[in-house]
Amino acid sequence: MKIFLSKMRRILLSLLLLTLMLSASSLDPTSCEVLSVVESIPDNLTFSNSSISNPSTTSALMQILGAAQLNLDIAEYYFDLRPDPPAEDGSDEDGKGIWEGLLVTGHRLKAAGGALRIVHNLPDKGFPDKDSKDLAEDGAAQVQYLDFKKLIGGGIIHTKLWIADQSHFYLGSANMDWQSLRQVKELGILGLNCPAVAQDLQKLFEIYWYLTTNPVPDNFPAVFDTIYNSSNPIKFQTLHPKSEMTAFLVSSPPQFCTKSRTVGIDGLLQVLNSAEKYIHIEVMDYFPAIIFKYPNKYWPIIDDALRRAVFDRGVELRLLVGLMPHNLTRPDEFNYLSSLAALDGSGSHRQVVSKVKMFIIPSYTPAQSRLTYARVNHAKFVVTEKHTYVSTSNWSGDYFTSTGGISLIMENGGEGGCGVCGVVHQVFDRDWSSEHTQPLRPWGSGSAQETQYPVF
Ligand SMILES: *C1O[C@@H](CO)[C@@H](O)[C@H](O)[C@H]1NC(C)=O
Ligand SMILES: *[C@@H]1O[C@H](CO)[C@@H](O)[C@H](O)[C@H]1NC(C)=O
Ligand SMILES: *[C@@H]1O[C@H](CO)[C@@H](O)[C@H](O)[C@H]1NC(C)=O
Ligand SMILES: *[C@@H]1O[C@H](CO)[C@@H](O)[C@H](O)[C@H]1NC(C)=O
Ligand SMILES: *[C@@H]1O[C@H](CO)[C@@H](O)[C@H](O)[C@H]1NC(C)=O
Repeated sequence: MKIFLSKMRRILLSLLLLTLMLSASSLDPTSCEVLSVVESIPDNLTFSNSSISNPSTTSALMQILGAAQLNLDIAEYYFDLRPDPPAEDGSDEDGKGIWEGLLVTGHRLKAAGGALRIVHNLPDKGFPDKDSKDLAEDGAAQVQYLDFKKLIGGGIIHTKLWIADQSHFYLGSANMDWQSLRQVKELGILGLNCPAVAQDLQKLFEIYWYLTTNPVPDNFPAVFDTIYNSSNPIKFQTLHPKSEMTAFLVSSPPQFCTKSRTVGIDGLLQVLNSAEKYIHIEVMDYFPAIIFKYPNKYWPIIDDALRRAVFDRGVELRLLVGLMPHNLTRPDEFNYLSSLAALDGSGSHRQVVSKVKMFIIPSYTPAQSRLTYARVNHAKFVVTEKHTYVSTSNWSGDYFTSTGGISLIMENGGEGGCGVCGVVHQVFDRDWSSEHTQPLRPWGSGSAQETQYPVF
């Protein structure tokens, strides 16, 4: 452990130096030095026909830890970075390293007159808060909880967001879970010296923080509102890669949105409805229903948009869902997916393509095959010929009506536009054509199915 910590400190130190060099350039609120795709690729998973290699989620979070000088704000569903008992194969090393980094950074920020602030869901047995509580008890962090039952009658915060000094951020699919760093496939966006996006993200964090001690107001305080939305997107430049960007942030549930903020589902619908050539999607689960409330309710908002795109406009649809090894996802999901796939060759454009495939991550070691809620594609994004949408939400109605989530919607742009969008497109192509996809077929209920539906 000692050896490991000192290695981690060396990494932190070198990242700190890198960051000091970066922050030597002045912070223009319309600028963004680095905007990049970061991924968690589960241990031993390789892509035989791809040379894409994005930085890891762990390295992204480490860079933010190193970069933070006064403030680090984190919004998460739960914390589970240091499993007890530890991972059999040592793959909890990254999670432990991030926790250690949070401890060191939290104390450093406090000494500098700033703070590490953490918002997460009210904990329960399956979704604990031991890591954040230990940080708070050590004096390294301020931790507050969102009680969705009290706020809006039910739901959870499902956001995965880090922001430092209104400049650096991570937004994506990776939970604060050791498995999300090494055993689950995740995709997110890292911004460094990127106030253009981070300042607007900060407003969304402040709303969460406010709601930990206040009920949802009729009107939020004006400081939480934004000037950026789907009709007035943020325009900025990135240096790495060099590009001209147009982007905006959307938030769910609607109750958490200020006057000018575009609501999460509206942002997604804009992406789907404006596509004319193709819609390529990776999402873990797909249900045209509200599934965490009983009785379940039909909720065809996204499904309708996809069917219209395929049927009316001849848009090519490719949907890649993530299936867990023990297929804990409800087997009726297959019905909805096969119904979408059945559109293939239909509509006014008979040659249209509507294809659904499953991405299945093998276990390569006995220890991996014993993991329960891991070895799954948990990435959530959409690429069309016009937009790139990177999100934290699964696709059932719940995620848009009663779940806290944030998505970044970027216009692909022409030449010199949105370099990071091109990378997300490449990730989709890599995954869709990889040896880890399988044709859609029904799956069994799996052993834990009857007792619980985990939500990541
Ligand atoms: C999202 O991913 C995991 C899903 O969260 C699944 O186990 C879970 O059921 C799924 N949630 C859904 C559909 O809400
Ligand atoms: C799997 O990956 C781990 C961690 O990178 C490595 O130590 C191990 O040798 C790999 N095992 C196999 C079977 O490839
Ligand atoms: C978008 O933001 C602008 C302010 O920049 C505001 O005037 C407008 O009403 C907003 N649009 C929507 C749809 O909320
Ligand atoms: C990889 O590419 C080769 C050559 O194009 C092809 O024959 C093979 O089927 C591909 N493998 C996978 C898994 O896509
Ligand atoms: C689903 O789980 C069952 C039981 O564990 C297993 O037999 C089956 O192969 C799994 N299906 C898929 C598609 O992985």
